[in-house]
Amino acid sequence: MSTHTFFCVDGHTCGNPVRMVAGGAPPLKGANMVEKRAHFLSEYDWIRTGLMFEPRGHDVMSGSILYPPTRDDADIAFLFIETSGCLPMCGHGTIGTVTMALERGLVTPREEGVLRIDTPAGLVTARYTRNGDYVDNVRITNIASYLHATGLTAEIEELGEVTVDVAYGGNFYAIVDPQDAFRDIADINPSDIQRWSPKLRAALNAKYEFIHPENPAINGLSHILWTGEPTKPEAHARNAVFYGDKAIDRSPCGTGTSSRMAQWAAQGKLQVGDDFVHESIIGTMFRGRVEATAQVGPFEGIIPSIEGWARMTGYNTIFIDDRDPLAHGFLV
Ligand code: PYC
Repeated sequence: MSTHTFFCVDGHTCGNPVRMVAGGAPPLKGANMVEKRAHFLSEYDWIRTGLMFEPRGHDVMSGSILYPPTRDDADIAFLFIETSGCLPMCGHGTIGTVTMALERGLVTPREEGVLRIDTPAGLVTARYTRNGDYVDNVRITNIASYLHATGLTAEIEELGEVTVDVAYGGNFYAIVDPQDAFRDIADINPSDIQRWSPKLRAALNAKYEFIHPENPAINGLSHILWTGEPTKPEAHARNAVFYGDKAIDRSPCGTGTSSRMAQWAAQGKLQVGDDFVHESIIGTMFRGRVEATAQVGPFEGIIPSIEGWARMTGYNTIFIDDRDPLAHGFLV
């Protein structure tokens, strides 16, 4: 019996929480972050559930663990921990972790202004601007993103038949554009999204397969992106991203924005060099840009970048006490 202590820095990126574990996590086995993620999931998933779920976390909690990089071209590695599992990539989590790790002096980039991050989805480059000790903005150049499938259908209670496109931007997203069953997120309630999304996700996963063409360890549809017209004059679109059991991203969602840009690029609505400003359900914004085209297996995709900001809210030393019947967290 013992008490495990985790030294965390808490913050948020455009409203969505980021709990960065800076100390207390175990060393992981593996030659790369894909293998280390697998080792973590097989032996240490209790750390994720303990830090993300109630009573130490909540339905929307999200975070990262800092590790030494496994590749020579990276400055640091991030393992993403979420209520939904260990995502291959998390955009808001990267922006928040970069901001807090730099502000607390937990990482020294080789080149000032650029941090290269080893993630399970691949190398992600973050360019940041500093204001004294603070980091103002972070633009991440994400992994190659692409439109995986169009016009997939699923039948769900209340809505009937729903048609979606599925795109990959670090996770697989079902994108629900306006249609008979659904018009705009402005017309529905968060509880509708929480009720419909798990059913839609289960129905799509039961009917179709979603496997990354170059990395089969990345598979399964995990996120549902409900679309809407923007309310901010500078935004091009609005979204509500559902993940895990109940979470709706408060930020515009980095991997969701990458997926949406990949969908729009495939539809001819975005070209290389174009900006795409995405608004969240709380009105915060990510500024996306199509940086380049990219081939992902048989798919023509894009390299997206996303700019956002994050703020630290405090230090949090968290205990997971083996005697606690709720040591590993719970879901209601
Ligand atoms: O920003 O990529 C993201 C993200 C994934 C899940 C929640 N946020």
